[in-house]
This record gives sequence, C-alpha cells and structure tokens, in this order.
Amino acid sequence: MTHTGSRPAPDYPQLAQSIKTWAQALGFARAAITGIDLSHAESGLNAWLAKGFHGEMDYMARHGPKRARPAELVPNTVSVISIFMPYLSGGQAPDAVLADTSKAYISRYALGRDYHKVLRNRLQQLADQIAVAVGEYGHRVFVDSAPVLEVELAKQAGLGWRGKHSLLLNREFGSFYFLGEIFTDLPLPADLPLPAEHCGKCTACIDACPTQAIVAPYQVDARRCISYLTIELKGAIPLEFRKAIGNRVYGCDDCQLVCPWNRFAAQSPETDFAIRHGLDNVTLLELFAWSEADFMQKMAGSPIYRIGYAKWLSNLAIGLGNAAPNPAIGAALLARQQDPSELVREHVAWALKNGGYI
Ligand code: B12
Ligand code: SF4
Ligand code: SF4
Repeated sequence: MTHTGSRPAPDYPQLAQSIKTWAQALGFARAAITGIDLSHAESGLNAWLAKGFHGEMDYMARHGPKRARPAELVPNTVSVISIFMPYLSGGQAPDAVLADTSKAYISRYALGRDYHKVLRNRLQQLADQIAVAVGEYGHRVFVDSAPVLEVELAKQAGLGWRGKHSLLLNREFGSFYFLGEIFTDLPLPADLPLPAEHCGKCTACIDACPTQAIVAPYQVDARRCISYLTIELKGAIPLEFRKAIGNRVYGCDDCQLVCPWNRFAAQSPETDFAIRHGLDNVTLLELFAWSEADFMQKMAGSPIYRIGYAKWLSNLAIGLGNAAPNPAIGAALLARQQDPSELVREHVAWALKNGGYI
C-alpha cells in the first residue's frame, strides 16, 4: 500500500503524538519514531558477519545491506515507528531456578504465548488505527524475524541505549522487553536518540556470561551464546559449552539478570505472557518425561514449539547431565538411550557420562 488518500495531508506532529498515545493504550510501554538512516550501523553489521559471529543463522547474511537500509527492504519507507513491550510475568525468582540443578531454566521471555503473534497482532491494530486517521498509507509491521536492525532503530528513536550485552535498555523498564516496528511512508517527525548512555564502567553482563559470548562490549559471538546454542543451532551443541550451559534448557537471561538497570524491571500487563504449565519452576525430569504428543500439545502457541521435540530433549539431556547425580535422573536418561533421534541419543550419551551414570 502507498499513501494515495485524497484527503488533505495530515498534521504529522499531531499524528505522531496520537500514535504514541494509541500505542500505549494497546499495551506497548512506549512508541517513538525514527528515520531510516542506519548507515552508521552498517559497518558493525558487516564486521559481525565477517567474523562469522552469526554461525548457522544464514538468514542474517542473506539480505545483505537491506538489513541496515529500511527503504530497500520496503520501498517508499521514510519513517519507522518503534515500540517495546515488557514480558516479565512474575513467577519463581530466576536465581533460585538457576541455582537448583534439578530445575529447568527457561528464558523468561518464553514462559507464555509466542511473542511474535502477540506483538504482530497488536502492531497491526496500531497500523489499522493510523489508517482510520489518514486513509490508505504504505506500511509493514515487523517483529523479530524480519531482516531489520531492531535494536539500532529503537536506539535511534530514543527508546533506550544499547547495553554492553548489545540489547536495548532504559532506566524506566530495564531490558526485559520485545521490540517491534511499523515501517511507513508517512513523513512523521523523528524523535531524538537519548542524550547519554548509562552503562558507565560497568561490565557485569560481560563478566556474568557463562560461555564468554560477549567477546567485547557490544559484540556478541552468537556461536558461543546459550540462546543460539539451545534455540537456533540445529545440530549437536559443541562439547566445550555443555557444562557451562548448566540447566539453561531454552535461551539464557544471565547477561540481563545481572544488569543493575533490571533491578526494578517492569512486569508485563499482558495476560498473553502469563506463565503456562508452571514453566518458571519445573524440574528437568518432569519435562524430560513428556512424550512428543505432550510436547506438541503443551507447547502449541509457545515460542518453544519452534525448536521441535528432538532439540527440546537434547537440551534437557544436557541439563540432566549437569544436575546433581540422582538415581531417577540416571534411569530417565538410560530409558532414552535408544531414542529414534540421533541428536537425542548423542546428547543422552554425553549426559550419562557427564553425570557419572555409566
Ligand atoms: C540474531 C538475533 C540473536 C542472536 C544474536 C544476538 C546478537 N546480539 O546479535 C542470538 C540467537 C544469540 C540472540 C540472542 C538473544 N536475543 Co536476539 N535477536 C536477534 C535478531 C533476530 C537480530 C539481531 C542482529 O541484528 N544481530 C546482528 C548484530 C550485528 O547486531 P548487534 O549485536 O545489535 O550489533 C551492533 C553493534 O553492537 C555493532 N557490532 C556488533 N558486533 C560487532 C563487531 C565488530 C567487530 C564491530 C566493529 C561492531 C559490532 O554493530 C552492530 C550494528 O549496530 C534480533 C531481532 C532483529 N531483527 O533485530 C533479536 C533481538 C535482538 N533478540 C532479543 C532477545 C530478547 C534475545 C535474548 C535475550 C533471548 C534469550 N533470553 O535467550 C538473547 C540475548 C543475547 C544477547 N546478549 O544478545 C530482542 C532484544 C530486545 C532488547 N531489549 O533489546 C530482539 C530485538 C528481538 C525482539 N524483537 O525483541 N538473538
Ligand atoms: S550489566 Fe552493566 S554494562 Fe551490561 S548492560 Fe547493564 S549496565 Fe550496561
Ligand atoms: S544470553 Fe547468556 S550466553 Fe548469551 S550473551 Fe547473554 S549471558 Fe551470554
């Protein structure tokens, strides 16, 4: 769609203000606007790709410079409306789960409904509301999966600064939120980036990373990141990372958990992110006992569904192999030694050995 309405041109500053108000009414913590110049970020993206930090995420390289050039991705784009939505939904204290080796630590963003759906629907509602005000206009909504430098766009829009872990954070909400955007052909007045960043001399996120994935401030080698290893990587998790993964079976939050700005991180008002199946505080053994049918049924609508049953069992096997030894764990691992999946068999074999069961 392009902006072809026959109505008089809107009052863009007023429209921008309305968009921010509508966004908050739709459950976004905040919305802000930026232009499309990301040329300053292109060299960083290229350097990251050149070092191979994207690992097997071929899609990160596939779109070439489009990732940093919004108007090449969606022709006629002149403005980007950037939003964020917090996802924390209470539950057991993360540190307590991480410290209990019998428990499964699931990244806090994945305890409820798949955010892609939640944010995309909500962004579409915002886009539709804009259409009511201005008539037909060009736009496209994005959440996560598109070839877009979302953190950089949000930073440019003044929604926060980039932490040394590379994520967006701000003083009011910390960093436990999702980002999304509407690309549009409406020439909305751009907001300014924040005047200052507030990491100072802190390096807590870099120091806390269990696998030393933050190889330098603002540089994450995805190949070392537990989020990549437990979610994105299709094949076997390299041996060198398995002990460090501990009981993190889906994603990792350590670099955010230690961040001083997350001490008062906002809880999400979204009921869609409410914790399902007690995933905030569940034992590895309980999850490992799920059949494939259980997995498909319980994880339907969750981001975890995307990794599939074999990857799920493999991740759990690593957790079990790292857990304090216990006969019930040994028995559960032995029972899956002949699993039809080669991936699962290999991780189970490692776990049996690492846990001292064979
Ligand atoms: C690929 C990806 C990943 C990869 C790589 C992470 C990464 N830092 O690049 C993996 C799988 C590891 C990952 C993990 C996570 N992710 Co992720 N991920 C993305 C995705 C799809 C693209 C990010 C991207 O463009 N990376 C490319 C690199 C180049 O970008 P960058 O790190 O921001 O680098 C910039 C600078 O730091 C600098 N730079 C980086 N490296 C280098 C190297 C050199 C040599 C130089 C000079 C400069 C430089 O240049 C770059 C351009 O400005 C975005 C969604 C999106 N479409 O943007 C979500 C996103 C960034 N992820 C998100 C989340 C929540 C996570 C996790 C917290 C999930 C979890 N709990 O497990 C972890 C956090 C790990 C971490 N510390 O980054 C959220 C972040 C929200 C926020 N508050 O910022 C996003 C925005 C998704 C969303 N829509 O909400 N993720
Ligand atoms: S832990 Fe420290 S360095 Fe890392 S993002 Fe937070 S304030 Fe910045
Ligand atoms: S998500 Fe975990 S593994 Fe990845 S950079 Fe942060 S602390 Fe390191």
